[in-house]
Amino acid sequence: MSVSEQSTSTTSADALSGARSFPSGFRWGVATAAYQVEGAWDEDGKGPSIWDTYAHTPGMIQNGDTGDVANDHYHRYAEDVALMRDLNATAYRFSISWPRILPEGTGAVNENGIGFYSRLVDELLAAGIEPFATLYHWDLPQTLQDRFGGWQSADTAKAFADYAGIVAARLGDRIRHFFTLNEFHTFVDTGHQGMELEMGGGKTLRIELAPGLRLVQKELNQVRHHAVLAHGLGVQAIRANAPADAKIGFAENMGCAVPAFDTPECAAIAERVTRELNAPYLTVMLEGRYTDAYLAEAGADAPVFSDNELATIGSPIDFVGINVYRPSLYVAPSDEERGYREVPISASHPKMGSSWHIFDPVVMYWAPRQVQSLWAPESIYITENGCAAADALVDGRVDDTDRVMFLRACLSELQRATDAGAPVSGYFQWSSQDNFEWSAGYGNRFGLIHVDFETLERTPKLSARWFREAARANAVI
Ligand code: PNW
Repeated sequence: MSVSEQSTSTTSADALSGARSFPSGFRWGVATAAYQVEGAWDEDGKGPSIWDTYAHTPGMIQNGDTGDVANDHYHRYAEDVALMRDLNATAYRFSISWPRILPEGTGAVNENGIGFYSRLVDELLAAGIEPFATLYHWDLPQTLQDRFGGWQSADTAKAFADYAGIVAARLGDRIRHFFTLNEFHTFVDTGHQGMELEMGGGKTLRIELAPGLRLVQKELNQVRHHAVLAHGLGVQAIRANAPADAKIGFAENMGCAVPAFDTPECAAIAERVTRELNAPYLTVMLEGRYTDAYLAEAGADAPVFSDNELATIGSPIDFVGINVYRPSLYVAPSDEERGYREVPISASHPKMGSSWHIFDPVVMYWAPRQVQSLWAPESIYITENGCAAADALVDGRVDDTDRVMFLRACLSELQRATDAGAPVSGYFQWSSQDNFEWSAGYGNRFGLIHVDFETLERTPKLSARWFREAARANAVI
């Protein structure tokens, strides 16, 4: 055969046939959070949050960075919505800053705060992008920390419900999807005790976040309980104040035990381990009870709770949102008494750009499959997935080949999960733009769009182009 007789294209047959497609109507979204992008930390009547306090405390954030200006999204939201439209994004998951709406945490509403989110929502709808609002992405009003120890008190859960009801009443005419709280596990455990993550080769990494407390286990378990109680009370408040067709859920960084092998035996073990890993958060919110093993292990440190509170925590929701970044651990069958062992992550296991990011795309298959199998929700959203990379802007371009690899690998696994019947309704990439990455400051870039934090100029990366084409095709490309 001569060269000219060969196929002129090497595009894979799968890509051409649509074999790697997502279900029709699948949402392609990007995500951010208020403190990480808005800036304007004390403008237009906003009250301080625990993140303002924490970031203003010397030594807490790398390089002394703060979210005071961040991406200046508060003023540049129209430009940012236009950039999202260029990504072919059909949904935007943003968070609402509680102290922008209620500067004191409770009481008087700051109309300027409502006004900002109202303008943002209108801009999104005009661009054909559906707003998905998170009500709590870690920026607790400082007044609530001062008044009653923040999440150490059930009063904060009640205050959250009042705030959620106000937002639902004021913006629920145009926001049809609400997330109550973001990443219970992360903000509770890292903020109130510090969290140790397995990093391979027997090493662990300690992470701390605002408010930077070091509570003992009994106190921590009570904070965990107040956080899920806030979710339950929030669900009820949103239902009572938003139009009846509003959809409500949460966004949790679920721990995922990944089966070392895809055999029925190993998959069943992993599912059991995942249910227990998430006992204080996902599991109690979806089952309305703490697992026996969680209560037995906690013993005298178990949280104090009532049956009524459990019923509230288990209030019916419309979708389960999961943030999926890394496997928590691997499990394999063994002849130990419990029938399995935890497989330690190897020292040379691949990692992505941020300190904690163990790389294994297969978690994007198992996480939704386990949620489907354990709790059979009507709908699942991947509310976050993405990676940091050592991006460099050279001649006006950022060629983030590692992020493209990461996204392609993760979405391939997600597509495999939807093919297998997992009811995943959409995917939100973290993040549309580089932004304030908590304790790592501006040093960890997670965006599809590069931000120069001196000039605030935005430049789409190679991965932005990838996302745009994948969203257009509704398929892995
Ligand atoms: C999430 N981990 O945090 C948060 O929801 C975002 O605000 C954040 O910017 C993003 O992921 C990237 O970090 C995480 O240790 C923090 O596995 C820690 C972990 C995962 C997510």
